[in-house]
Parts: sequence; C-alpha cells; structure tokens
Amino acid sequence: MNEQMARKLQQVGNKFNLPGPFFSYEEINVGNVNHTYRADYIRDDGTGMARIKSYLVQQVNTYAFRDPVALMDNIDKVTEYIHAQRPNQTCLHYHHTADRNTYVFDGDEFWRICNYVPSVTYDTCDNLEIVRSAAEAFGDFQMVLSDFDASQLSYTIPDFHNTRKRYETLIKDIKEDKLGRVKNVQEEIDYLLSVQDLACKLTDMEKAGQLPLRVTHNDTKINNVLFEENTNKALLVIDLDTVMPGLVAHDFGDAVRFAANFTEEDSEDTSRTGVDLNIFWAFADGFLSQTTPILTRNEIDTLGLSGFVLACELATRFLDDYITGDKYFKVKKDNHNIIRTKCQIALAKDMYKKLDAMNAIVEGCAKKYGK
Ligand code: GN1
Ligand code: MG
Repeated sequence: MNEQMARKLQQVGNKFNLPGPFFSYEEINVGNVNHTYRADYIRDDGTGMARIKSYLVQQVNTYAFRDPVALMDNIDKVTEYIHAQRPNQTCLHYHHTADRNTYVFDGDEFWRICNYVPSVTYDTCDNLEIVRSAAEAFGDFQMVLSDFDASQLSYTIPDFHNTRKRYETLIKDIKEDKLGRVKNVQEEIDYLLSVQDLACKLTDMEKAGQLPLRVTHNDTKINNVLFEENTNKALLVIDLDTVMPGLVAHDFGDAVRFAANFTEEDSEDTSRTGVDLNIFWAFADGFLSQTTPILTRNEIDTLGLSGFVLACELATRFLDDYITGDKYFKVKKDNHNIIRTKCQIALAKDMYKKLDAMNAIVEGCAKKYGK
C-alpha cells in the first residue's frame, strides 16, 4: 500500500463523512481514463464485531471530462430515474459531502465515491451465456431509459461518437505533427483514411435525420457490466460517465468490438485479432431480445456495420492520442497507443470481411424478436 495514496483516499473519505477508521485500499485496474480505488473501512456490524465496509473511490480525469460537475448531474438524474423504474434492482449510489454535493474538488483533482458492489467483471469472455447476459443488461439499460427526456442531459464529451469529427481532428493533428511521430504510423494512417466514408456512415446517417437520438451508455465494454459471483447473473451496468444522447448502434458496436474480439483490445498478437461470430451472435441475440420492439428498421440495419465503425473510430482516437503525446488514455507501456491502434485496425479489417455474416445474424435475431 502506498502511504501517500492511502492518506489521499482517507482525506477524500473524510470529506464524504465515511464512517469508521480507514483500513486499506486497492487500485482497481479497469478503465483507460479515470483512476479507481476500492477503499476499505472498519465498521462495527451492530453487535460489537468488526467488519470491513468497502467503497469505490474515483478520481475523474478532467482532461477527458472538462465539465465534471455536469457529468455528475447527468449521473444523478439517470441513476435516480433508473432506481425509480427498478426499485428492487442493485443500483449505483453516490455519496454526498456535508454541503450535499456528489463530488469534491481537491485543487485540480475531482473525486467521487459510490457504493462498492461485490461482483466479477470480464475483460475477455468466451462463455456465450455470460455474453448474452451482458447484452441483455445493455439492452435493458437502453429500454429503461427509452422514455427519459434526453434534453435533460449535458454532453459530457461533445462529439464523443461523431466519427467525422474524430477523423477531422486526426487529420489536423497529422498535418501539425508537433512531436514528429507521424512517420512511425503511416501504414495505420493510410488504412484509416482509406475506409473513412464507411467508418463515418453512422454519423452521416444521424446528420441526415435517418436515425433517432436515444439516451445511450456510450461505453459498452462488457467489463462495464457487473456479474454476481458464482451465478454469472448480470447485476448492474456501471460507468455512466458518458451517458448522453446517442445512437443505438454506438452502444451495440462498441460492445461487439470489445466482447466479440478474439483478443483483448490492446493485444500485440494481432494475428489472432478478429470478430468471433459466435460471440457476436450471442450478443446480438441478447441485445435484440430486449430492444427489438423500439428499434426502427434503419437502426436494425446499422447494427451489423456498427462494430466496424466503432473499431475504426477508436483506432482514430488511439492514433491521435499517440500523435499528440499520449495525454488522453492511460498508457501502461511504450507505444501502448500504437499497439491499441493496430489491434483495432486488425479487428476492423476482419469485421469488414465478415460484414455479410454479421448483417445476416442481426436480421435473424430481429426476426426472432418480432421485426
Ligand atoms: C475509455 O476508461 P474506459 O475504459 O471506461 C474511453 C472509451 C473507450 C475505451 C477503450 C470517456 O473507457 O471511449 O472506448 O477507453 N472512455 C472515454 O478502452 O473516453
Ligand atoms: Mg468509461
């Protein structure tokens, strides 16, 4: 345990009036943007016996989230709404400070604390039942918010899934090449530019008014679903930082590019990277089992392509971060953002080859659930 960090977490805990003496902490190594810790406190269990009570303490990355107060306001609204709709479901609960805020600023640092839910998560998963449950959970998330008034939500990251804008930013940063890194990634740039129009299909259709805006999660990696230990029942969808108006295909595509990839999203062995159609099928079946009744024909028609779109979009983001100095995503090794870019490109290439199969699977599932 790092003493300085332990002290920091205690200080934050004090501001939220967490009861009981601080005992220990562990950094939870998920997420590429925020810093997350489980902080353990000692509590009297009511009978005079000590027990450990854990909390999830997070430092929000204010480079990525420029308006963290608006972000917390979105989360409050969405979690309250979900809780009212599903009172018996496990939900996220953010703690309040003495002045009734769900956050504290400590200098430049922005901290928040929520309940810790004992659970397991999966970064990679070849268990079809688990994938299907995760898909149902994300589908259900979409359904439970389908009547939520999206205009109440702020755009926590403007143009988050605006693929055209992502490309424009990349092209501008390639031109400027402030760090002289462009020469190292020419092949990746060439590929991404060569597929630009197809990669921007969702954004273009949205702009043309062909797809409805919904309240979407926008970061649907399956490790954002908590599962009950032992039973593998999906408990809760977490990481609501990017809940904003968006397209259903953003949520579907981001989920399959993560869950249905044969490798992890930053694998260096891209010879194995590609879309596992069995996993894709399980995800499509679970997601459409929940959402088919509300989806339009155009929405269904975009799901097969959405994994390719999201893989390309994320590749442009990783690549741009590399070119501009690795400021956005946490990097854990040298050239981490290049490795991530190559992996997303390898996935996009394989998805492109399997587009007809993915479209057929989506169509089959939509039929099964009534469209
Ligand atoms: C970031 O930090 P995390 O894992 O929740 C990113 C997502 C990317 C993802 C790639 C706010 O999510 O958009 O898809 O990394 N979140 C933000 O792993 O940028
Ligand atoms: Mg996230």
